[in-house]
Amino acid sequence: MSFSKPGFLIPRRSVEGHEAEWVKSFDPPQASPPTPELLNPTNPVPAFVAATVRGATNAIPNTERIYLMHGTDLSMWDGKKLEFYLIGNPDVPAAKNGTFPGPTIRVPRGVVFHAHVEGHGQTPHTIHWHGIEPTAMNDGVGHTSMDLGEYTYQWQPNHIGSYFYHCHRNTLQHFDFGLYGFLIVEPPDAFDPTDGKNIGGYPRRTAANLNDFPEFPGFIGGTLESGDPVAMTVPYDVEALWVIDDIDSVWREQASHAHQTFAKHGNRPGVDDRFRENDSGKYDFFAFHDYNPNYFVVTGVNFPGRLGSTASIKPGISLPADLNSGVKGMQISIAAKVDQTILVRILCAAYTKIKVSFPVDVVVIAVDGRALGVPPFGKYNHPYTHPVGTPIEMSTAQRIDVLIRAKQPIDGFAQVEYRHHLSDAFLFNGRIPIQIK
Ligand SMILES: [Cu+2]
Repeated sequence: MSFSKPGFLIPRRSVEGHEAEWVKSFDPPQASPPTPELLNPTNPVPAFVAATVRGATNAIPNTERIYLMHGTDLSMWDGKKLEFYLIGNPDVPAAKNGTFPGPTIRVPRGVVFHAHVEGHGQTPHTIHWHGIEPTAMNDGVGHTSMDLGEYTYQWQPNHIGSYFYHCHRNTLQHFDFGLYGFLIVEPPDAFDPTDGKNIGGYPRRTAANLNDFPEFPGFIGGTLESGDPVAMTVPYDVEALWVIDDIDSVWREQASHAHQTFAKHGNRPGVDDRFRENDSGKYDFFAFHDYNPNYFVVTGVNFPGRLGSTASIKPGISLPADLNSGVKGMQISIAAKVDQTILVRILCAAYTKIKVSFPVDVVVIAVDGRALGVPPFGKYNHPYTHPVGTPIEMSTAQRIDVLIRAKQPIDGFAQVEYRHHLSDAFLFNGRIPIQIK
């Protein structure tokens, strides 16, 4: 097909003066449509957070409140300040002004989940619940659903596992600028205080099929159809969250004004759009086609090193309960004991390629929020041992859950190798302490 051969020229009307109908909106709407088929929310976690986190409230019953915020500078490891978009929760003091990443949302399988979401700042946003399967209206994919405004997202999680939520409007930029948080679907009884469970701590359970891995005690098989809330789950004593990310500081410096990332449409959209001086001459056009990260982070913690180097985060770093749905003790650097079951949830939030290797054999139990070998997928896959020192390759948005149970003490590191997505050039080695005593 050619635009230059008259026979193939598709006549199009000018959009001058009507850009808003055709291009991404620049300014946030003040309101958004009501949620279709609104049900009563049944998620018990916001009330648990209000009861256990100091100063926390639950302003809308059984409902998460989320603010999508624009334009906060955070200091990197070397003191450089970069612009971030942050996710806030006005019900939780520690999350009120936004955090990077956003607060981790834990939700039991099967509840009716509501998030009342407000966009704050100059740019419109959405939330996409990555890996969850909501209705189209609640899927939060920019340009196919509404931009916020404010909106109550509604969905029901059906698979226990690791997910994340992120802004899906001008995604390349907004996701890179930090508008994401981790999302964990837990067994239906995870926040049910009966049976003497420590619902604000560990052990907890996650989905797995460990019929062939007797080294992990406490695995319960059975069938999901039985209604047993812990069928096909295993308990874990220690939980670590690794959200692997990379940051191109040039993007932050050049792209702080949203207008400059859009072409101004000419008389023939797609043919004579103007890619220069599209914002009254104040900013030049900046397109997200060139990505060269120079900062590297895990779960918001900077790896303190320059491009081309190897650097470690400190031991003993964990996430406060305030940012983990009231659950105390989730780790980033791993500190555990011999013969404890350790669950590491890994999300690749980087745009470059990453390779994660461990100083110990790990068992991969779930990929992208689906537990390997657990119905209805049992026929098609199964958990497997990933040998010590060999890299697990991951790309953007992937989640991998691994279990570790060490028989001997370990004082080492997991390594995250970043390689350029186009050239495969080595970028950085980030190291995360793993200390098992
Ligand atoms: Cu956004």
